[in-house]
Amino acid sequence: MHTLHPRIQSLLQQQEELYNRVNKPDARWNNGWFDRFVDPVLTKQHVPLSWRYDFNPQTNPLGMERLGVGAVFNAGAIEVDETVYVMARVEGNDRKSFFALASSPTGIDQFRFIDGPVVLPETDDPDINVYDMRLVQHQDGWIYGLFCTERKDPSAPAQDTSSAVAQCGIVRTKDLKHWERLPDFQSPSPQQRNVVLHPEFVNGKYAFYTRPQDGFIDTGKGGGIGWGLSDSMNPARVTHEEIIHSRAYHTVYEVKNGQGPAPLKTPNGWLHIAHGVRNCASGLRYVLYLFLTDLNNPAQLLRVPSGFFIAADFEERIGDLVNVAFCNGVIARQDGTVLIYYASCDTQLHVARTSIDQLVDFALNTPEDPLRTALCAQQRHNLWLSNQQFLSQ
Ligand code: M1P
Repeated sequence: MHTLHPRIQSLLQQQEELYNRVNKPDARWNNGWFDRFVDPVLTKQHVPLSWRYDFNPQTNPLGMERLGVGAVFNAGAIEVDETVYVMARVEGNDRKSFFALASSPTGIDQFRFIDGPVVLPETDDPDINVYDMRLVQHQDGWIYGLFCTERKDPSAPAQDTSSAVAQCGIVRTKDLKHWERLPDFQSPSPQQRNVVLHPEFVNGKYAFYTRPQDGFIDTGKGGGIGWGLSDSMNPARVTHEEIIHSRAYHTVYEVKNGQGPAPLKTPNGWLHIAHGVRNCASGLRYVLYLFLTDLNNPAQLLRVPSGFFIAADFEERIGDLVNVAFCNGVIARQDGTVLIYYASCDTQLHVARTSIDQLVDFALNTPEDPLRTALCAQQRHNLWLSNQQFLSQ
């Protein structure tokens, strides 16, 4: 029987305290849209030591970390038997991301990773990097995981060691343990990230939100949140994409946007959480915004409330990069509570607690962006004017 190195023993103890920490709403935040919480729900400190350290004193006499982890973020989410599961993107010090499943009884705290990291089956064209899995319980009975698979661009000149091609990889499972790899998603677009499966059949077909782009980073002439139908998941093939929500000048989704998790079904329509990106002096700024689409035709846009719903704030603003909020996981619970899993700055994972009522109220009653400063000022002026009767009481 080996004994653990004292450093590792003490780290294990600290980690146990982290796992049992109670998370509380952040009192600094109070706009009525959602609760923010004091602690992130998953960080690199949550990653089991047995995934990072060699516990064998023969091969690690100094008790040093071997395979470090830099970040835990962008997680898909699903609720099974009242337990919340998140499929997190874990990024090693080697820059490669991999997926890892964590669960929590509350959805707010006490997240622990389950078993070892997920080792996904590959296709004939191995993934160089994978990230941002969206978990969807589909009407057909399978749980699907759609994620970005990235490979070096074969057409890039020899001196270019960075250009990549992003496409959508697909796995499915019934138990969150055994993952079957399906062929990668096929579409007319040279680059696809943020591909999301709609949870229900539409006209008897599988329906996808897409994000066609010309380049890996640059949207080019592409961009916007697209929509397409496929007869099958094996293979999933969309031959026609229509854009259901475009990027637009001087909005929070000016440079690019992308569907977050699969939309939530509400009495007023499909409620979408998406990310919007604009450029500024410190680089790309990612925020989360909402929109509603028609219940019978999820590709039909109903309403886009103006501005963002969640942006990185307080300590969330700085991480591996700055000013990034990204979401690919949400859970709507039986009692109407909604847990939005958003990551800050590609570094750590947080939860925002809200409800279907709050989200729908925001989507229906927040004015739309009139796209011109004078009209925006008028919108606010009208609000001020109509409030005078209450102020004078
Ligand atoms: O770094 C911010 C995000 O950038 C990408 O999102 P998009 O494809 O919309 O630009 C993704 O790589 C995402 O993982 C990352 O959080």
